[in-house]
Amino acid sequence: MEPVVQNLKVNADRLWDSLMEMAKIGATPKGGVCRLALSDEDKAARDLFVRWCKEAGCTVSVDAMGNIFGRRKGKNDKLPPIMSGSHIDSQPTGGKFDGIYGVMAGLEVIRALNDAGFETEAPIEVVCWTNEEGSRFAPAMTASGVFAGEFTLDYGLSRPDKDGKTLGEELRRIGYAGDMACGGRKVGAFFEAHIEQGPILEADKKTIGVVQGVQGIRWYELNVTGMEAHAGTTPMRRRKDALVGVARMVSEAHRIGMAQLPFGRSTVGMMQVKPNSRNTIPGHVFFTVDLRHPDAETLVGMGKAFQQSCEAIAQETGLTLDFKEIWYSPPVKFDAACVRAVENAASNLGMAHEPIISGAGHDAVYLSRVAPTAMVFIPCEDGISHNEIEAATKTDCGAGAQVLLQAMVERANAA
Ligand code: HGY
Ligand code: MN
Ligand code: MN
Repeated sequence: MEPVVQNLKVNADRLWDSLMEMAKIGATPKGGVCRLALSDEDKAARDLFVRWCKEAGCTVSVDAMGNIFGRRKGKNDKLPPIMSGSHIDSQPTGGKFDGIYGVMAGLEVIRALNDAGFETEAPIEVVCWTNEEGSRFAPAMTASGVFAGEFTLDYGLSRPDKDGKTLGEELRRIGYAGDMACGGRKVGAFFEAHIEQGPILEADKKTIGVVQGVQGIRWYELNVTGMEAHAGTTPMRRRKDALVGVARMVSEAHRIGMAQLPFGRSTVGMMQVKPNSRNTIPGHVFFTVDLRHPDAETLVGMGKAFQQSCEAIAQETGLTLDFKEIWYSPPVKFDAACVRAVENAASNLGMAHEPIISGAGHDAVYLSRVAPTAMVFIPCEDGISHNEIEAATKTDCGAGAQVLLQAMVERANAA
């Protein structure tokens, strides 16, 4: 007798154990992980994910961007797969839930279907996308971007890290340069489970965030050049101090973010000062800026205002400015039917839930270009993420995976 959908249950203990097992790979002192994209730690976590997919009876394939797909057959295996997944790579001082929770929740859906001997109409795939964070190789979400046709394969593979190693070289080095084409195949729907990474769900005492969409993101790289000179002999008025100019630009970036409360965001995350010597006036500074807003027009305005400020500061201080926008991810609205599937699942399961816009970028942003897409959020402690102390509870992790299971089976059987 066919088990019915309502009896399908995820196993929160098994999901938690898998998360804690993964957390040992690249573990950092304060309880987080450092698993930079295509590092040895990323490879080790990938190898474990592949092993678990095979143990769950999946066929495993790897594409040219190193995206890994674990596939569970459906009754009608010709139908496009209902996919779920996220990323395994982390920030340098990342947490043990960002990304990996979505990959493990997707795997738990498959494990739960196996437990119940439940065969879905359409096949189910769990996926790990390469280089979501954009920390080692910019931009973020590179491989899901190539899969969705936002970036060419050449662009994706040629992304350099700060030592000049390319994403393609590192894929080959760790043995994940797959021979399957990246993208160009139909996806029935994509669902991504993720921690919220912000404070809203916890503050509102909600278990599930029904994600409506993702805010827009613009990334900039600035090179500011002045004149190296002696710290002791160079009179203050004769200096072309690149770092003094950049200090004003950084406070401008902050002002522009603050001028757009409550949704605007601005962050200067990376900076390299040359020659970085305490008694030489800095002749060159490289730094990055990350601007965000849910409204596309407002985000354009923020970018323009920031560029004008930087040009004026460079002019006033006799510095040379090279200002580049290197990435734009437009605001995204998710597919109404998929969002409803998440909402229905949360309601039917009696879980406290609310609509939410994602402040963070996710692979779902690019998947939404090629497939009906939605996300399931769960709270994280104090809304902290991209920090080793990032934390979520076993109960919430299980709840998010249960909603994911119901929403995916609904779509897989609607097919
Ligand atoms: O930057 C982001 O929003 C994501 O964590 N990559
Ligand atoms: Mn993430
Ligand atoms: Mn992240």
